[in-house]
Amino acid sequence: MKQITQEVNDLISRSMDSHVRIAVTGLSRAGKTAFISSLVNQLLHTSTHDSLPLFAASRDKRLVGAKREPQTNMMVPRFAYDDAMEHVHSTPPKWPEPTRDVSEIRLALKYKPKKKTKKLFGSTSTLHIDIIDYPGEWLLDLPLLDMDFEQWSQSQFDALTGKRRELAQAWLDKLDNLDISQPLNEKAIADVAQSYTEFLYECKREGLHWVQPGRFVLPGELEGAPVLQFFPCRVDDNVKAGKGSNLAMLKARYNEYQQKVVKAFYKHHFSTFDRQIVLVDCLQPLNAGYESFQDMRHALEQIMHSFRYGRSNLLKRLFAPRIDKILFAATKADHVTPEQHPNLVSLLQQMVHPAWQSASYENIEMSCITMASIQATQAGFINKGDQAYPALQGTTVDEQALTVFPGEVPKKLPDQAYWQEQGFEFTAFRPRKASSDEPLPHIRMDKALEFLIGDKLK
Ligand SMILES: Nc1nc2c(ncn2[C@@H]2O[C@H](COP(=O)(O)OP(=O)(O)OP(=O)(O)O)[C@@H](O)[C@H]2O)c(=O)[nH]1
Ligand SMILES: [Mg+2]
Repeated sequence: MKQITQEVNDLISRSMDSHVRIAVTGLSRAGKTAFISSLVNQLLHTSTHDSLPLFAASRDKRLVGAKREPQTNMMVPRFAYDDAMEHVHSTPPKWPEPTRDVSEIRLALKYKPKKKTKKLFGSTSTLHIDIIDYPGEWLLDLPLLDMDFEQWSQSQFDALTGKRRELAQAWLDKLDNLDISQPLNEKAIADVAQSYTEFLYECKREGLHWVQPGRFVLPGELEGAPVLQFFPCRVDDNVKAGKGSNLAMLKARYNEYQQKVVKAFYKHHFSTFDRQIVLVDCLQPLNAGYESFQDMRHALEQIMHSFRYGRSNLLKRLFAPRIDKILFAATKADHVTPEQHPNLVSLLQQMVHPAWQSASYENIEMSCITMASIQATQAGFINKGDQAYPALQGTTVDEQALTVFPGEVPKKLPDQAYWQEQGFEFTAFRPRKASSDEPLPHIRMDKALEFLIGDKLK
């Protein structure tokens, strides 16, 4: 009898298991792979280590343990956790390789519930966590769904100012030599499309992040496919381009891109996310200069449109969105001394809040933090005379031991004078040597976990 009761309880307790899909995004090099690797690593160590004091379930000793599980979505590549760990634990330690596509990993987290209803059915419950990594650049494409080819082309030409204009020259020259009203010449189109794609890559290399279409620079499995071979054109009423022309093909490819690439991503991936973390590397544009900083703000604003379900009905028409919490995190906080962290968070808030407040984000909770997924430096002080100055100590990616004060992070959005007067310079450090049976050193990963899944572990 006792055994039957136990079995029934186990059955009910399994049916009470919960599930959450956490999406991790950010522009390229924002720190997505490092974040997911650290998140998985921290959770796998919860039963043996106390390194997450700001994560209530861990602090209260309610986490029993975590294990990896096979992912349920078999159409998406697995997140390469073991490869990332191999890099971080190699001698000397290295950062994980850049990634180019969507990937996912699944964990089961066993915990002791606090809620009476859950306790009734057994002493532990399980939260299944899917973590999905996808490029933030893909979110830059949402506005394309509201524009036809002519409107999109115009928007791209309007954006050609400053550095962007200079970088576009080679592509513009090629475009001038193409008669779009002529019968289709696939080779000529492919040639101009390649030049346009190179221009977008060049923008990224120069620290400009707002690039459209986002898939052109992060094609994933679509690399080389004709659906990624189009480009903006000067289309006016005088252009007589009928069926079978170059222009007709460019329009067809643009439409295909809207339907099969952009819409498909929102329908098959985005609509399944429950929680979202957007990682932002605020330090890279501080290093790079004013134009790069403004450009990142613009890209971030565009990214935020994807979470705005109220006013724009576009997403509602596509699917019923379900993200109810978004965390914006300024990554790589170990690149600056700890007393600069409040400034870093205030800078991020200034980039995110105005757009947030002016738009309608229905029932979505939002927060901003600073963090380091894998802490590469140690913070301390250097003494000069009787004064102690904050400093960072670490080993650079070229294996040089270094102690530095990288500079002050501006509290407010900086104007052009900031880069003329002081600027900012951070060094890329390699990860610290860490033992594989210890959790990775981090800054505020526990705060991120509390925001993302704390309420699911009650
Ligand atoms: N110091 C420090 N550097 C970090 C941290 N996280 C990421 N980085 C640096 O940022 C680089 C990019 O990190 P990734 O995690 O690969 O970023 P990503 O967003 O996955 O990049 P892509 O896959 O190329 O889009 C790393 O190679 C490190 O140099 C961190 O917590 N601390
Ligand atoms: Mg990556």
